[in-house]
Amino acid sequence: MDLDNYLLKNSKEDQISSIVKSLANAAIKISNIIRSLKPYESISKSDTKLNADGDIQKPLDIISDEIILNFLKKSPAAGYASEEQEGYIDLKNNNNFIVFADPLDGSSNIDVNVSIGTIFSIMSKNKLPLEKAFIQNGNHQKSSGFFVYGPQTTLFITVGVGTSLFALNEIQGKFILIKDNITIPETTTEFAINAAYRRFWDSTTLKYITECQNGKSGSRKKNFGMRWVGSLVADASRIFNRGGIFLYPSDMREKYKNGRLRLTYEANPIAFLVEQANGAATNGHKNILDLEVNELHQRSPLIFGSKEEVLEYKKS
Ligand code: AHM
Ligand code: MG
Repeated sequence: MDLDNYLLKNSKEDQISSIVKSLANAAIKISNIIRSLKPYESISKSDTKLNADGDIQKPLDIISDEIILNFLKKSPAAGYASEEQEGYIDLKNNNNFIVFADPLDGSSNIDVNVSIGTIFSIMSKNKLPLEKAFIQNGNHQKSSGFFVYGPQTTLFITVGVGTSLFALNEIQGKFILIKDNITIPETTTEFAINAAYRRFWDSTTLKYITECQNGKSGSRKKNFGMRWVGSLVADASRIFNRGGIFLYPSDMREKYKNGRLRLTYEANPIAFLVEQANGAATNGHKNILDLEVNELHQRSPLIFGSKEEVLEYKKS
């Protein structure tokens, strides 16, 4: 089944289907650009360059943002908020749905040929003015998903009836369903965290990770393995496929005292997909989807994945 037919079957709103199709077309374009670059030609924000003709080459994250916006302009979306822009963009229509996106997640991996991706969330406007619509909590999402530009270009998506995985058939230019009703295994022996920040962790994170590391001889009585890609989309992709727990907690660094990831562009869309796949997503105290949004670019701790481990973290 391709994405169009999946949406026809599962999405109750034509406007949502149409927005998802636009985002899928944007992702195909971004994927093609990434794949057509010469090795190591890709550039991230820190590194704006001149090309051979002396033109300024835009960083890939900015190009991705522009591509998404251009596709959304032709869709029924009423507004667009992006991690790459300060405020939201009013698309000047009276339609019902707004879009959030992290156009190219995995900033530290853009230049090094490691999986990166696009994360999105679609919310109902609920008849609110845009400035209020954009700060609704994650429970108002109608669809969310992320594309991974990796060995394959894939899409994890929910329209509120389970989480499904698609892969891009490059010849047909279509996303084809690979797996429906994804279930994140409730138990796992794999955790994902940037362990270099150990000295900044709070007592909960320190206790939880130490007990995982103590393995069979510790209180958990089983051995754990660790993975950290450094692209949320890639770590999430692994967890949806075989389980695991991902942790980007708050820590003692001033900049990251509320975590590093963005609530609206990253944590909410991932949490919606995770809950639809029988997993759990928390900031350590509350479910991500229940968190109040005070401003568009708000950061949040994000711990998600296999239910049993998320619970264990909260108990630590
Ligand atoms: P980005 O949106 O600028 O790419 O930042 C988010 C990324 C996530 O993809 C990843 O999980 C995390 O930041 C990596 O952070 P760190 O480099 O601190 O390990
Ligand atoms: Mg990101």
